[in-house]
Amino acid sequence: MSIVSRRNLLAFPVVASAAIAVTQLAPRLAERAVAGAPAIQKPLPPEWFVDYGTNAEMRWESVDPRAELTPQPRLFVRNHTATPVIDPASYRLRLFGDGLVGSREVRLSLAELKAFAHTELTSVHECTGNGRSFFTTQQGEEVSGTPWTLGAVGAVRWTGVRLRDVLASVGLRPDAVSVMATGLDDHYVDDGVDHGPVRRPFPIGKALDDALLAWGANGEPLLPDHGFPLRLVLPGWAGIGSIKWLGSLQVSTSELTSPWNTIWYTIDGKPVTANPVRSAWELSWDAELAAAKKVRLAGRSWSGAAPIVKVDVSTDGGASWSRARIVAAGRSGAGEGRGWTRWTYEWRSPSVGEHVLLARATDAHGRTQPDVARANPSGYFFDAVVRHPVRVASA
Ligand SMILES: Nc1nc2c(c(=O)[nH]1)N[C@H]1C(S)=C(S)[C@@H](COP(=O)(O)O)O[C@H]1N2
Ligand SMILES: [Mo]
Repeated sequence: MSIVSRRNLLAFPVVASAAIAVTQLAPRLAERAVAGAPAIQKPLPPEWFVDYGTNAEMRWESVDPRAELTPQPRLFVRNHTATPVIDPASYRLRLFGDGLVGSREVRLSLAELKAFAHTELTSVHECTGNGRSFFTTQQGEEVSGTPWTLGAVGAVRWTGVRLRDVLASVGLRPDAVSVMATGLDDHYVDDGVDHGPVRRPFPIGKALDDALLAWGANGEPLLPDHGFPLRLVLPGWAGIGSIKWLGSLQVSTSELTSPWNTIWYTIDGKPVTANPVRSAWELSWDAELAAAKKVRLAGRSWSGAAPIVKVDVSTDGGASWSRARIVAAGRSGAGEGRGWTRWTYEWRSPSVGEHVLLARATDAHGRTQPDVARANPSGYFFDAVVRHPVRVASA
């Protein structure tokens, strides 16, 4: 591997006027309604996805109730620009910065990365804005961004190497505090403002804890849309931290910033980190269910911080509550990390007509889904209990 002791300057200008642009982005993308291509390469069958142009969300009714993990072909996509084509043979991950011993610069091929000890790690991979549309439909609040329902999420078992192992091998200074991950996709340009490549810094503590450099998902190579040939995974943290098509990691002894942690993906000015607690039913919106003595319902709950310890459900709009039966405790067999918690509920003799289903999960840190999510203009971290309408029809 080549080691150069020179610090490189960023190759793009820092733009100060980014704040104005962001609110206009998502509505415009949503209106464009391009059918996947060219921003997304994989097929987006309408029975699996809602297609927002550069983004696409998974339909919960299409989830295989027996499958713990979300296959890549069914995983949501969130692209700021478009999926790039990257040649794995010439690909190099560049590490640099004054947080590395001697301010060295290193370029690692995939083969060199794969020489480190491999790790398998499951995480619930989720967009910060998942559930955003409910700020409007359930709380009457105006928010900007892709109007996701609850499908900007999936459980994935990643294969890769620990970032801490790579940093230790390259030489990490003890006073390093911050790591900036930068993608190889096109610069993000909005309203004529070039914000540079998608990039977001994260604390060295996360890098030394469970951050993964992943080339595989669920035992297969990453699909182009999900970061081929290499992506960062910050388990349990807001999806924006898991930079796809990872081009470089800058390790610094001072706090790094980018618009993705100062302007976007912040709440009350603070960068978002661990995901909140959320739940979803494996049902379409306005699902029609056949009346029966026992109607078997299923759903999943997850938290970015801790295992789910209980899930309470209501089939009468929140008037009464029962405990759901947890069928899988959120581990995915082999490997480390944490998936989601699957649960079922037997709904006894529901009456024919309209009903509202609710699910409220609690994690081991004592975080429970609230009735109302905290308002914020970008509609991040909607964690309130979702009111899910269904109709029971006579069998
Ligand atoms: N390089 C790059 N990385 C990125 C993004 C992006 O647009 N470019 N989007 C981020 C966001 S906001 C999310 S939610 C996740 C989505 O990952 P996925 O498309 O593989 O599901 O990737 C993150 N990493
Ligand atoms: Mo996201």
